[in-house]
Amino acid sequence: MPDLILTNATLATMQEGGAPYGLVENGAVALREGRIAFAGPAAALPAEHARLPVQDLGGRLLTPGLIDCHTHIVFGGDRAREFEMRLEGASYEEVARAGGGIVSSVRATREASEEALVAAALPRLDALLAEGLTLIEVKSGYGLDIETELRMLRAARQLERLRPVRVLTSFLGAHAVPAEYKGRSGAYIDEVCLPALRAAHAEALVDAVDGFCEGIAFSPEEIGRVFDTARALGLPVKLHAEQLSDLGGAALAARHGALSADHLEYLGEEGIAAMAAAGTVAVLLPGAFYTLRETKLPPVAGLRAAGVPIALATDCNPGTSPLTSLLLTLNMGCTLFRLTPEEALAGITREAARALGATDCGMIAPGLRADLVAWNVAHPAELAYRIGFNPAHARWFGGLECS
Ligand code: DI6
Ligand code: FE
Repeated sequence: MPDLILTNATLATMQEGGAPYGLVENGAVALREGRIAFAGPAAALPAEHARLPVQDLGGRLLTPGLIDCHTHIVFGGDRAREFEMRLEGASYEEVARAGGGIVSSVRATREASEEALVAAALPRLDALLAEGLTLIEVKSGYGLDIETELRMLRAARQLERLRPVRVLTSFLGAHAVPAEYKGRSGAYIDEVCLPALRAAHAEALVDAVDGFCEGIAFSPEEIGRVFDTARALGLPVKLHAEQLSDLGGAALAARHGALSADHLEYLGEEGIAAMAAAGTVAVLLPGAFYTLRETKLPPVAGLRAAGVPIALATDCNPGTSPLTSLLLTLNMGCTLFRLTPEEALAGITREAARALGATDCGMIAPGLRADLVAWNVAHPAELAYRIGFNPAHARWFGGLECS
């Protein structure tokens, strides 16, 4: 990829400790060998970069590439009928207990080939890419048998061969109890989930291990066993916790040194303290909150006060968040959860990187990957403020400009 200088830009570096958004007016960024070699005021550009070709950004805003740190973007079928049922008055839990919900996506995913899963995921991924995505986390969890869990993860890995994007996978075998194990969740963990995890790890398909700790899914004890296996394999863990009730999932995750605990509407003081002590990131998912018409807000003020880092993600999934827009997620994070636009933007850049354990991206800073987005806006708050509008102008992935 060509080395180059981006000039005449306002940089939202998202570096902490300085100006809001790490803002630099009249900024320049030097891109060398796919990395950021310099980022700062154009006037301070070191002479060693002065002979590189220059691309004038016309005063546009430049941010880090966007990161979606929680998605279920690979799945078969859709759940529009369930959407109708919910509009007729059924709750998410009622739909799940009636054999709908996650289990119906499992049926469709088991029937889909790897190619079909990839083909279904690509338009969703493309929507995210058009808004400046450069790194996405993708979970399994709609297979719930060994073969289909592996197939989902292979499909997720395919995505980064087909598009200029980085994919980090999470094994989510403990997402739901499949029909054939109804009432025998412990046996499912032993006979399917843990063997599938070992097989997927042996095929290098797993970057992290996730679970769903909830009354309609798995108990803290069952999740603990999945986490013990993950840690034995050297894999980081994360957890869907406190989405519908408080089972102490976030504290359990924190005890296992989790990268993140996600959802958290029902998180209490103890969970917050445990996350703060462990450095576990709170991943908030306003798309699911919105779709479920949840009224209990995640404890944003408590998280802030305790210094827990907050990330935002789409939770793109067929049931509770059929959302493929990080910009709308940004807006929802502010409007529904009362995050500041600066917190929200950090949530889909710097803190999303932290939630994935990705130390080479998420900010505009020397040494990091040259994953960048130029926007047709003057100030970063505009990204969160507008609804249903995509001002992305250009995207660089590892120093390469991609449409
Ligand atoms: N929580 C969610 O919101 C999604 N998974 C989870 O553990 C929902 C998944 C689905 O309904 O298909
Ligand atoms: Fe999720």
